[in-house]
Amino acid sequence: MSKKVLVTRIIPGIAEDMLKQAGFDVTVWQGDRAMTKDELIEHALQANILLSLGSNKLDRSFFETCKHLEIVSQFAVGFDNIDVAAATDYKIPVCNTPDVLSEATADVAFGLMINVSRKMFYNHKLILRGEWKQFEPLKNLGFELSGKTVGIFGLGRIGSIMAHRCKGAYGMNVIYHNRNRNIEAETETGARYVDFDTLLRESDILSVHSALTDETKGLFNKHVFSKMKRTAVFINTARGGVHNETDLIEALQNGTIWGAGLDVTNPEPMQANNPLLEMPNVAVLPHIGSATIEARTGMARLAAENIISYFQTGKPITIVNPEVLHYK
Ligand code: 8YV
Repeated sequence: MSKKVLVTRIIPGIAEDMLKQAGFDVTVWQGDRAMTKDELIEHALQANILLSLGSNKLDRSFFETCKHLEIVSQFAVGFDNIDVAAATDYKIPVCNTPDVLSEATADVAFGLMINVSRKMFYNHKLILRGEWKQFEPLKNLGFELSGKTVGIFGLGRIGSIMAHRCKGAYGMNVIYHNRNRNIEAETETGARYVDFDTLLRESDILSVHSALTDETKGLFNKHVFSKMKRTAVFINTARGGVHNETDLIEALQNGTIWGAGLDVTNPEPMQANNPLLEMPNVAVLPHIGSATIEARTGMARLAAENIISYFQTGKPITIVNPEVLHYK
């Protein structure tokens, strides 16, 4: 009997094609929204394998009910929607899709940085409102990035590409803070490791590329913003949960920091009346970091490969809880 895979949203068809080719019985949920918890459980109970998205909340109670699942393969690099400890308790491998979306996501961070430094979204809105009347010698001036210091919070795959972009394009000075030093990325990008307070104090642009964990949840709050330069720009393309949005709004309103570029918000989706959307020095995008044909195709391919490789060799390609493989 073929193993049954439930794919929780329509994703690039390559995943379904590869899985079917490898002999799996694939059901793709056809809704144009995330499944509700009840829908997810109802369908997951009929499957052996789950190909999930970041919008599916796979908490302990989900795994208690669906402990029969043989593997969860997520179509995302982030997996903060999954209680990995619970999956591990039930010996369920959890996989993600790193690397394939790193270029695309770093581009969004880089684009937001340029956008905010020149108030591009704001200036665009002025045209839409019919407020472009004449050349303005002194209005809406931004600043230049050459020679500035970019601080990378989380110098992993995406952070390293952002560091490369900043150094290559503008000769920016790169500093970073991680839990552990990343010597390889230091060598490649010339990034200098600093403690968290130095990162806050020295960064002209501070770009977040860390995972959302207990340690990083709400980390960028009032207290942290107050340690940054008044001229600094805060960029977040990782997870909205890493910043406290009320504190960010306040920090921008009272000039504690100068600007912000967000591809992720807290909560998501952001409401259309959020004050951030009207601020000249702020640019917000609706979580499009991985939204390129190349990245989404790569994510679908890797999510399928993880399942196929697991059943063919006993090892997925990119697993986040490899310890479960020892139990098998
Ligand atoms: C996805 C992401 O769009 O991969 C991630 O962690 O944030 C995005 O690439 C989203 O999570 C889809 O599941």
